[in-house]
Parts: sequence; structure tokens; C-alpha cells
Amino acid sequence: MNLRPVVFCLLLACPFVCFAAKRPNVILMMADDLGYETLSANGGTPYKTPNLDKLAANGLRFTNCVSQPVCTPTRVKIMTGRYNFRNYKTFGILDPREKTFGHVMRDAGYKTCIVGKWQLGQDRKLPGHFGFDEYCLWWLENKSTRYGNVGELIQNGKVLPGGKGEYGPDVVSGFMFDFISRNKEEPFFCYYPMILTHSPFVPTPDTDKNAPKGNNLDLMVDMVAYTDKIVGRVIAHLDNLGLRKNTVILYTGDNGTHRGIVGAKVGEHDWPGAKGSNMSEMGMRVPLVVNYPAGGASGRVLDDPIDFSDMLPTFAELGGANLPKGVTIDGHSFAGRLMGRKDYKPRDWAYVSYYGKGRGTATHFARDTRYKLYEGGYLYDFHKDPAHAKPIDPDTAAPDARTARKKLSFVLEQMKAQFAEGDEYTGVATKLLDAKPGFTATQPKKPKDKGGKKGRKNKLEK
Ligand SMILES: [Ca+2]
Repeated sequence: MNLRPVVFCLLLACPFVCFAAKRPNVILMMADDLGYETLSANGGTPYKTPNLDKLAANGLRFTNCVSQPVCTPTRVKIMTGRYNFRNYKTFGILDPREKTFGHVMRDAGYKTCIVGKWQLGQDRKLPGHFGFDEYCLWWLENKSTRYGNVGELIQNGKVLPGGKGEYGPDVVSGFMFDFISRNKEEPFFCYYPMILTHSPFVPTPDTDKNAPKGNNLDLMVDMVAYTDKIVGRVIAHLDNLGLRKNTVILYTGDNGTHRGIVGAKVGEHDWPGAKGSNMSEMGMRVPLVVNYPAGGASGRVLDDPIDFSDMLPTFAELGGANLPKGVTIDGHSFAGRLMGRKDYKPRDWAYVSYYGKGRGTATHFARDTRYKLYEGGYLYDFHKDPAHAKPIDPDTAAPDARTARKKLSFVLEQMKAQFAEGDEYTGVATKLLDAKPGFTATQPKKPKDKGGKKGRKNKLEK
């Protein structure tokens, strides 16, 4: 029998089949109010995160990743891959006209799931609308107790019976494990914006019942330890299913630690919680651990500048997916880093624009591997001065600080030039049904949203 035609046909079919088989699963875990100092591998004390430290040792630990200062600005940015000046509207809303990494991965054939905290619009149709096949979410429609004796969780359209003594983080992570088991033959994407470690600071199931009543820092240590325990469960679940090697695990935080948590350190620096501040490293430098055994890169500590717009294009590259059309995607894929590609070049700077909780006047900064420049010319060496106690004097600055100022000034100028035209959707579509089919970013631009009550009205909200 002549096998050559058969072999030829197999070779023809192989690129797609082989590629499809190799596409990695992706799990993004993002804890709530969890700063850089909470990872013991980062030199943070008094925290202990053995599972994450091991994950970092066998993977990549990024030391220069910045979120936004508070929840919604971060969640909008990480999900859409776009800077806040383009699409942040107001607190607690992700504009239904936006495309997310859920869409990107679902459109590429991934099974998609979101579990944890929502807080992006009160409508149980929204997770599906934003690209997720399945979900189990807290604060999707009503805010309730998040930890012990968890209140309202909505799972795939149904309200779970709350008040049964269950621990919220266990319920949502348990649903994710079930989703992974049911979809182990498919490539899957799980986004897990964690319920931990936001206030209130309360005992976890592992908190010693006989210990003296703890202060906030003691309980934060316990809550971080429980977060690490959940990461350990994720790893064990993947191991049991034989999925660990071809799954990318990412772990980060959505903003700095709560301001009530003081007493922690990173190396020699005091590292008090500074959630909400964009004027220090404590407000928005976050841990980032990435582990992808099949990618081949491991055991590295990297100071590549990374901001949260980078996640969406990274996942798109890992999944062979297309980027959303008709909108500007700001992020840079770091998938090449995860695969140890020799030709990979990290971005030269990371960028943050921030409006506060509403949509007032933007502040912004750009940073490289050592310096951070704010609007107004305030430059800081964030290695030496993470609290930003004193800006660098331009007259006495070292040559490398002068070079950084010039480079980062250029970035800020380029970004500022886009502020006026960057708001591709005007107004806030607060309800799912406000996003009428056919409205796209390619329509003629309307006047820029000025914020405030009047500015938030638009034709779609009638
Ligand atoms: Ca948060």
C-alpha cells in the first residue's frame, strides 16, 4: 500500500490540528486589594505564600507590574486592553459596548468562565454579554456578605441559596474547578477576580479559633494565606486532570492593599497599604506571577514594565485569537516572554491614566524599569523612593534620570494628545439593553463626555 498520499493529507491537516491541540489553557487570578508586598517571594513580610513562591520559582516573577489605584478602573483596563482615558466611564460600570478578553478567547474557540467578584453592572445577562460561557459571581446584582456565611452568589443565571454557612471564596473557586473538569478536553479560559483579600478583615476557615483576637494585619496575613491555599488547590486540580503542563496560570492583584493595613515591608522599605493612591508604589504596584510549564521559560525574575492593558493581547497571542476590531488596543503582548522566545523585547515603558472613581480630570504617569514621571514633571526613582517622598530635582539629576525624564515626557505627550479623541464611546450605557446592536466605535464621534450628570446622558439611554 502506498502511504504517501495519506501522509501528505495528514501533513496538510497537521498545522491546524497540531496548533489547536497545543493551545494552552489560561487561568487569570486577580486578588482584590492585594499589593506587591503580600507575596513573600517579593521580599514582603510578614506574609507567607508558599504555593505562589514555588509557582514563581518554577515560572516567571515580574517585579514591575502596575494596576490602577482602585477596582473598576483596573477591571475595565485588564478586561479590554485599553487605557482608562479611552473607555473608563464611572465606578462600578463596564460599558456594554466594550469588547473583553472573554470575547477574544470565546471567539477563538475557547470555553470561557468567570468566577469571583463582578461589580461591573447589575444585570445577570452581562457576563454572557461580555464573552463568558459560564459564571459564578458575587455582587452581580446585589451586594451581600462576601466571606463567611456568604450571601448572594449568582451562578449561570440562578441565585444560589445563600446564608448556609459557606465561605464565599470556596464556593466560587469550587465552581471553577467543576468548569475545568467539564471542559478538560477543550482549551479553556478562566478569569477569577478573587473575592479575597478586600475588607472586612475577618477570620478565614483556617484562622486559629483559639488565637487572641487579631488586628487587621494579622487577619490580612491569614487572608493572604488562604488566597495562597486556593492557588495551591488550582495547581492540584490541574495536576489531577493532567492539565498542568499546558495551562498558563497568572496571579496578580487589582490595586494596592487597604490603607488600614500597616506594618508590612518589602526588604528595607516600609510598605503600608495605599489603595486609592496613584502617588506611590504602595497604591498600585502589584505582584505578578506567571507559570506556563509548556512554554519553557522558568526561574526568572523580570523587571519588564507591564501594565494591565497587556493581558488581553497576551492571551490573544497565546490562544491564536484575533484582537477586537474597530477599537484601539493599547497593550503589548508578553506571550513571547512566557515562551522564552529569544527575539522577544519587553516594552520600554508602562502607562497609567486615572480619573478617580468618577470621570473627572485625568492624571497620568509613565514608568520604565526605575523611574516614573507624572504630569507636571514630577519624577521619582521608585527603587529608592517607593513612597514618592521627594521628586528628583531636575537641576541635580543623574544622567540616567535625565534620559528617563526625556523618554517618559515624550510618552506622556503622545498620550495626552489622544485624550480628547480617545473617548471612543460617549456617555455611559448603564444597562445591557442600552447597547443597541449596530452601535460601533466606527460611528462618527460625538462630543467628549465631560462627566457629571448631564455629560452621562446619551441617546442610547432613552
Ligand atoms: Ca480592589
